[in-house]
Amino acid sequence: MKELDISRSILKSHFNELLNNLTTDVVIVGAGPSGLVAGGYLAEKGIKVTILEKRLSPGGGIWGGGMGFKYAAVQKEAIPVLEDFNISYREDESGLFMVDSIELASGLIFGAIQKGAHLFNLITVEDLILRENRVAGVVINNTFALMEHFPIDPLTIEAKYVVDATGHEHDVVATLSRKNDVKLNTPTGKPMGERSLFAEPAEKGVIENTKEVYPGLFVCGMSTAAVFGYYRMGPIFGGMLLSGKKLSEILIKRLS
Ligand code: 48H
Repeated sequence: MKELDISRSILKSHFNELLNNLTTDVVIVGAGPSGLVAGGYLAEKGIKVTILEKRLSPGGGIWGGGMGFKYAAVQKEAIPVLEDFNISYREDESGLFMVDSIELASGLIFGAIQKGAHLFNLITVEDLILRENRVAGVVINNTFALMEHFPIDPLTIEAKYVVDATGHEHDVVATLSRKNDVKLNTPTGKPMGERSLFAEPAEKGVIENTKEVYPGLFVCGMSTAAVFGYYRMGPIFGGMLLSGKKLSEILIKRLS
């Protein structure tokens, strides 16, 4: 066993996969529940999917359940998604279904990769490529470089479609709107801001508003609430799972 071989093999494997993803069908920004579900279902259909996560650990807001207590609630309608990703659940007397958030996070990460999605961590999307009034890709940088504010120029990935699955931050849509004179597909033409907690309409709103917000750019998961001015819902995750699934169905149609 040679140390040099270990290093060479890691670098070769990483850069082969990254080079292969410089042009892709769909870039999903953010590996929380909605992005991972969307990525898994798209990849399963043979669509080339690249998921970019700025943190070391994908999984977004799943890990902490509610207030750090490790169970997440899921409603009945989202059970098929749990089953597609082989995640176990238990019915509670409240009628909700309870999922171990650690199993949910790790199951969605493992499932998305096993279904064929390419998931890269420690990559932050800091900007977009715009061509003829359409989003045509993303501008990426090393998360550590950005944390330290090093003046390092970014690289780019070209994609047929980009998805903002960045959660509360709605980072991609916010950047698009801040840096460009564009009108989004929202009632005000701008991101409208998330509202206070009201679980039931929030869950419905997230699914309803999973859509194209600007040509080539879609939103799913919690970022739809922030972009379309909907309520937050707390630690119930069915809406996130179903939003990711809906997004995959829309893009499967577009790409076929
Ligand atoms: C790369 C980025 C960037 C960037 C952010 O927050 P998430 O878990 O997102 P969702 O929408 O799939 O799920 C939301 C859910 O976790 C939640 O917060 C709920 C249900 N809240 C309800 C409530 O009331 O509070 O994951 C988003 C991911 C994270 O891992 C970020 O690190 C990542 O996106 N991310 N990755 N480039 N610019 N911005």
